[in-house]
Amino acid sequence: QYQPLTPETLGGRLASIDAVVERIGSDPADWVVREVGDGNLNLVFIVEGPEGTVIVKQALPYVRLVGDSWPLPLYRAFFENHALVRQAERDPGSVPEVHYFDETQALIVMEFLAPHKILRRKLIDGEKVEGLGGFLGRFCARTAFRGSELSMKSPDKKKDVGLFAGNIEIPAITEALVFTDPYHDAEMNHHSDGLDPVVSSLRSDARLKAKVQRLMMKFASNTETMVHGDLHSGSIMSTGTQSRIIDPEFVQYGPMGFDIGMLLANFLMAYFSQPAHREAALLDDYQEWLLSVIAETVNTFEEEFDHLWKTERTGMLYPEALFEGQGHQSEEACADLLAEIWVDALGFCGIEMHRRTLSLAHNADFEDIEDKEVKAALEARNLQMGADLIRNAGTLGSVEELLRLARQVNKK
Ligand code: SR1
Ligand code: MG
Repeated sequence: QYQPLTPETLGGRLASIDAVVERIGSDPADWVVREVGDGNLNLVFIVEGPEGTVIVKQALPYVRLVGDSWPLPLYRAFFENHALVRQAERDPGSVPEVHYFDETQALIVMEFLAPHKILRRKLIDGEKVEGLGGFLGRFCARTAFRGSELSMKSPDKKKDVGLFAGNIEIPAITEALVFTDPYHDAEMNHHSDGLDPVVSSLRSDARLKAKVQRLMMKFASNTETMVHGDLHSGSIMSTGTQSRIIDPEFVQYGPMGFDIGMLLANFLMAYFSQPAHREAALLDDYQEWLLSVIAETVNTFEEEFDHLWKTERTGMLYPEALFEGQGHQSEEACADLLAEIWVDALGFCGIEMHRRTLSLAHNADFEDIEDKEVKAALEARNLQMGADLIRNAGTLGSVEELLRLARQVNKK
């Protein structure tokens, strides 16, 4: 029977698991256990033994951020485990290794990443990470391509879509908190004083809301690839030179532009919140570095996707046999698909920027700003940029145009 762990019970409960004792040592009396979960949903323990350290992540049967008034199925750990396995296959080395999974206890024992820090925290602290955009662009391209019928056999893909369709309540959170709540006066919403005029201009824009609904339709019903589903800067851990993606419990089959759009949003939110975190002398340099990560992510995504298109098209889509002697046509088809992904990504990006300032789950980039007036002013830029992206996704043809818009909004 499921029992949530505590630092006191964890030793006794995990002492008989070979995958744990062979990594950290066999006597729980020698283990040091700390609960370090600061996310919205789960328990997370660092378990340090004489021979090593592991992470133990356990789902709670409710939303931790809200409490037991909002029940949430434990089965999300099952999907997270399956997601980690697929991501490790599709982009080796990009995610922590899973040592052990217990479905009944909704518990995953995995690799302890050290000296990695949550990327959101590093960005707030003004730290740079070498190779970050390249890593993220490759991860998004490889998982998007290799989780689709461009690469997978159709029966395998269908089976997998069927499996992940069992993850019902988790996408429902995104459908409500991300795609719906920011655009009306929903119960769990909250926003900074002073934002009312911007918020009511967003909510009175029916065309914008219709665009958001169209993107929610894609999110809910377009199963073109397996997406991480919650790829924000709190789902990335980095050192100065190396990064990993964590926490894919929001996994589902969805549109190819979703993960990359979420990522762009989180770098843009880091960018717009920087004036509150950096002294003037360092501000420009750091903000420009954030924009360079966006550019590198997008450029690498497109290069890698194009490379996989040319070298790994083993699924039923765009087979070589159809394009014999017409290689350039197939390359145009890839460029067309990338253009579609880009437009979707910009829309998803704008929506994520809105929900982190208006809906239930905000982010530390803005929440850590003590001066409420400064916070609201920077959040207003973030809302403005989000709205520009949703309204004009189809006309921003390149990442350079996106960055130009960000610089403009940042000056307002
Ligand atoms: C109730 S869960 C709130 C948010 O936390 C997760 O990390 C997702 O981003 C979700 O939207
Ligand atoms: Mg998470």
